[in-house]
Amino acid sequence: MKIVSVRVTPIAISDPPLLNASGVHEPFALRSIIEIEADNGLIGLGETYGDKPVLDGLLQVKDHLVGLSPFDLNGAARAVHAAQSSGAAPANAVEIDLAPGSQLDKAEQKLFGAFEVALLDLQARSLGVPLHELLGGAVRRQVPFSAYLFFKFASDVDPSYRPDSWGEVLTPEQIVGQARTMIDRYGFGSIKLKAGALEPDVEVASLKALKRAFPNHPLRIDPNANWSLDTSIRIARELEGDLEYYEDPTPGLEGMAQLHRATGLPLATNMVVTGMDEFRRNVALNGVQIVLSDHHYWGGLRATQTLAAMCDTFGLGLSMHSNSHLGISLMAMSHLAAAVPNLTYACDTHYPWQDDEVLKGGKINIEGGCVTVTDAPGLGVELDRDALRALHERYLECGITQRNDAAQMRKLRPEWIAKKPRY
Ligand code: GKR
Ligand code: MG
Repeated sequence: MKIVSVRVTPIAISDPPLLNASGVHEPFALRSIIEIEADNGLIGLGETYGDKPVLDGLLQVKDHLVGLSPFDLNGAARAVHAAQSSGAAPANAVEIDLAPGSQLDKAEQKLFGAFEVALLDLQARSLGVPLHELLGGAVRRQVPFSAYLFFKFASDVDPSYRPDSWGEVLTPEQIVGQARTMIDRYGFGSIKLKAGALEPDVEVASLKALKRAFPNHPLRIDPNANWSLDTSIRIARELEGDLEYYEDPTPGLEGMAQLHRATGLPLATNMVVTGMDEFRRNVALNGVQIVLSDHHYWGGLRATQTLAAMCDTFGLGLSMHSNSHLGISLMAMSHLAAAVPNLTYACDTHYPWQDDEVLKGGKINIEGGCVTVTDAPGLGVELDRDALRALHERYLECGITQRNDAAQMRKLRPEWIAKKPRY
């Protein structure tokens, strides 16, 4: 079997004005949809970031995969590496923090990871097995996700933005309302609060209100390194006993290690352990105790399984990070999580915030807080070409080529200045 063509289609998906440490989400989030077609007519699917540096890299690499066997993952890795080292793929081009946890220096891992998912999907389809089987077999069929709560504005300045049904969420009462809707709708059994956006005392009061409203739901808070070490220690004392884990409150691995020494709280990250060099330093420092994996920047599904094995070896917990995404990413995350025994925390997902979809049959079901992986071949999903075309046209029209939460915030609050840590 040989690869005969590779298509990369950038799309723009509607996204509500969600607040975070870097600003606010723009009305559209960008994704790239990847299709790898083999000479037997089968197509493998992938989904990744759609920002210009990554998209440019994907477009530079894609034709170099033609002629390879879909099973030749080393060949694909060489093609990505060659494009990167020739300077052809400028995927590391952006230097400032435009969005929390964007891992700007992970170009090669992002590019390879994006193609690897589509190659693994194609392999599994050609064997007639589900992707989780190719990854070692499912240890769970129902993959739990957490309710990912955000403070948010009611609407956006851009006329193109359709106001969403979630409304304004800037107070503890409103965040409890958001949690209730999300849990009623999807049955989530744990809750993550995106913080670092409002005054810390409002965010602490919100977490406490969530604890009162959902006493049996494990709770996490994630300020994306927007709190100083002193603020993080003060808040750790206020939240003691309320948290399942404390995610990236303060900047840097050293800062997190000091925080852990001072409080003893379990710390989690998708910001300071994002590659194996940082993993090694973390083991030496005992900075964080739980690593949030993400196949989109860890270099694909198999590299994330290596991370899982490393976490197991060094006694670290494993959870899963998310950015705004659609169903191909959700299914890749779910098949991976199904096949990783030590992924024992509910995974993050932005999926409930996205109304759009590129899949036949529309949105993927989340029931009882879980996505179910079946025995359908590969990822178990098919592209809806009309939906893909419409979202690609929106990409061409919307004018966004690079996520920039800070610039979006300044459109809404001209006096707002980027600063980290802010509190
Ligand atoms: O979408 O605003 C967001 C998140 O803050 C995202 O950028 C983070 O990467 O969800 C992520 C996280 O857990 O840090
Ligand atoms: Mg995080």
